[in-house]
Amino acid sequence: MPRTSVMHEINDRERAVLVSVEPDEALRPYALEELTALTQTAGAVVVGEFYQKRDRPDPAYYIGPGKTQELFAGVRDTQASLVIVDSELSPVQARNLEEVLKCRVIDRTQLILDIFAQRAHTREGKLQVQLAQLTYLLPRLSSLYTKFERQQGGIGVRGGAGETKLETDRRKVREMISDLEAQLAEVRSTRQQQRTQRRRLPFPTAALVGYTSAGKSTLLNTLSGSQVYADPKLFATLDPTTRRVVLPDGWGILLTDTVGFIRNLPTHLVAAFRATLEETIEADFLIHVVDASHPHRDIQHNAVLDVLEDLGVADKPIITVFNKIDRLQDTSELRARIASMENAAYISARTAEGIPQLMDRIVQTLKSLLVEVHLKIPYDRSELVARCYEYGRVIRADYREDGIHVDAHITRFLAGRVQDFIVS
Ligand SMILES: Nc1nc2c(ncn2[C@@H]2O[C@H](COP(=O)(O)OP(=O)(O)O)[C@@H](O)[C@H]2O)c(=O)[nH]1
Ligand SMILES: [Mg+2]
Repeated sequence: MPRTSVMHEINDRERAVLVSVEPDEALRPYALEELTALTQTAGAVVVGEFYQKRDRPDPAYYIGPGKTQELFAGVRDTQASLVIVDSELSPVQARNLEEVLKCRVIDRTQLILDIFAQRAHTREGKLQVQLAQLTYLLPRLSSLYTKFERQQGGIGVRGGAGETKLETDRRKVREMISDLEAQLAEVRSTRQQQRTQRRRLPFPTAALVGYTSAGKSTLLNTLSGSQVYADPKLFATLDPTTRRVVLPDGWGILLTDTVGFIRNLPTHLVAAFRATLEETIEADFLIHVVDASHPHRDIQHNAVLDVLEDLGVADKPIITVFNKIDRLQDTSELRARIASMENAAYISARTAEGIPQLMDRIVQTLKSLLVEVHLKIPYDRSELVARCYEYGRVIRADYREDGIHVDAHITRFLAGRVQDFIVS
């Protein structure tokens, strides 16, 4: 059966050409910026871009049929092995384009699914993504067959063995879909239980949320510098998108990047998308990055808040960060707005303007989340003292005859682990 269990379609460092047909001139740069950010998130390298201003995509080729040879030359010259189209392709468009371009063509939905597949970690998340992948595949099975048979020489395209096989495979995919749905229902009924077990790190952790291309990954790099966490054992268990950020007061947090919200997310991907936000459920607080230069800034800001509400994480502390201020002519309106907000900052992740103020916000937010404890730890449990140093803020450690007396600020999670030794 073709491509039913594909979780990853995009190879690491694969060379991709991006294609966008955009009727609204004003949104054109944002469309490709977003598609670029998504492509990079999937692990591919953008080697070319192809725009066409058109009211609506061509039904047969997506771009104008006269333009396909130009695009073919672009793909050939850049030695790309992949073309990514910035909207959902019909099976016919996908097949025709692959034929002309002589390379793999995937659409925005497949790209998003590929990213989700890479980022879903829990069983529920993985099932959710597989379900979305199969649902996407089902109506496209027939065109895969037509393509296959054409490659075979086009004999017996209609009827015959191919058709029967197609029916069998459609049935198989439908069976897989209902099987996945049953598994999902089962996983959901035990989710609450899993959630409490999921958290692995006693560290203070924060998650970056916000629209794709708002600048989350850039900010993660700016904040973490080249910091690699010192404990290799622990580091190995961390997701590659999680980094250690050292704060100006000398303490640290773990910061996790998320896939980010996506403009015009196809509705059938919403459930799979939510599965990639699992990190936000674990985090102690959130950093919400907003592209302050985007014409749809406020719509995006509110859309993210709505989803956070649905995820049940809106009650966590949120630092709202307005990014890309280097692109703004005038920041006075933005500054006035931020002054009226509870916990917000404005920065340029690119030029690092505003980063010190953001760091201060992080320190303040973190302080509000830590609890002060006085511990008396027996000598045979002295590894807990090390935990306090590693994952909390030790004010004083006193090695007395009756045990190790520790005054520290630690996360509630760590406090739970050492609760037998809390004196006050
Ligand atoms: N001008 C400007 N561009 C930025 C800034 N931060 C990020 N970018 C650019 O915006 C695009 C998307 O950034 P990225 O960090 O990948 O966004 P993410 O999708 O939220 O992770 C990239 O081209 C970045 O270089 C900024 O502060 N100023
Ligand atoms: Mg990113």
